[in-house]
Amino acid sequence: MAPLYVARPLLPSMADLNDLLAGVWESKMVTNEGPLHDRLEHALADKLGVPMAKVFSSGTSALQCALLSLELPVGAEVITTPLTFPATAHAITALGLKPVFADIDPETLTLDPSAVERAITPHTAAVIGVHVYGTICDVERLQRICDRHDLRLVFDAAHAFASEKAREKIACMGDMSVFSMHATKLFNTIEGGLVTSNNSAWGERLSLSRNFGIASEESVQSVGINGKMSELHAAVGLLNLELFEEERAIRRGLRARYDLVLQRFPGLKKQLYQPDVYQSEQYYMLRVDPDAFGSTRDDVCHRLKEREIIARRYFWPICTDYDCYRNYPITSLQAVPVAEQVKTTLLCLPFHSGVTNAHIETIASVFEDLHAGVTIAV
Ligand code: T4K
Repeated sequence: MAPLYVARPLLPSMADLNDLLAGVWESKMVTNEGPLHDRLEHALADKLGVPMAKVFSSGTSALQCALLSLELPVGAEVITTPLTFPATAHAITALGLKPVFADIDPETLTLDPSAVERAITPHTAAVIGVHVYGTICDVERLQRICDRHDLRLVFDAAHAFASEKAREKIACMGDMSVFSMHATKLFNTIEGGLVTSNNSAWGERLSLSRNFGIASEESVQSVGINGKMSELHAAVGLLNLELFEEERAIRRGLRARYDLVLQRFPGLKKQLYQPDVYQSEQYYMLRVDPDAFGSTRDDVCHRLKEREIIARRYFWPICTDYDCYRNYPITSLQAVPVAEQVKTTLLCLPFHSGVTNAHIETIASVFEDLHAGVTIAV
């Protein structure tokens, strides 16, 4: 059996891609905000039901440009979660801002608003909530806190593409929402990122920040980076916009199958179900309680790997464990007890349309063996 990975890129047909790229090759305008790039921005704004959508070269450059656009004071503190991909924290640090890690809620695993409130100091300028695994943050409470303390609120929505909560579009929440459109995401442009906002006024600064701050041939108006998306990536995005809903529907069915097969094992806790959320179906995350299940998360991960099932321990290590942050003046490495407690239990199973019934049987048999206490044969 070929290895089964946690993610598999959704790709359009080569024929469709060739057709779309023919005009690009003809014109020789291959990047720097070309016609396909503009078409993709309009199509995304339309699809996500948001007035402003700006595309970027990656989710990371999108995060950096979002923060640059906010024009936060140098050295300002930005409160975020330790349970995320390194990109969230690094985007803050790379801009000379100070990441402050507040603890997570034990059920949603997203930023705990009470912990955020406790972490606020006179230097706090912004909060970045992460809709981790597609579980939506307590947006209302975070917004109230940010309003009360005059803080900017950004959501890292890398896992929450085309998601909704109580019929409100995720793309419209906070000051800005930032999406990754990496190959491993439900909707992808191979590499790519997206910033959306209900407030179109951010659009101009975002455009400047992704293009070196260049306002005209004669004026560089702000600090910026090269965060532009090429026409090739935009072409993949335009075609994938037609395909991703079908992929999402398949994953919804897969989630139900995993839930059914795994429910018989004590000590396995599935991702929190949020009844008012229209899920992105980005990840299938499971928590393994070693005492109740009889084996650790790492045992499960290793045993699956022996069967060519490549699950991932997202997001371990957590940000407060990173070697590169040891010498940074971050709040406290001991300040996130909930994140510390859950970090060794999290496992993401392969979650895409390439997962077959045979794969699910293999996965179930690994859980069965471990739960029954069978020792690993080496
Ligand atoms: N914020 C959050 C919360 C994020 O999760 C991310 C990214 C970002 C911000 C930053 O967005 P980007 O700048 O990346 O757009 C992967 C993705 O590369 C990363 O985008 C994603 N989060 C993260 C959770 O997962 P790795 O280091 O796990 O990638 P890798 O190469 O191990 O890929 C995972 C599996 O996917 C592989 O085992 C096989 C499969 N795969 C991967 C690639 C690249 C394929 O089948 N085809 C491929 O082309 O980070």
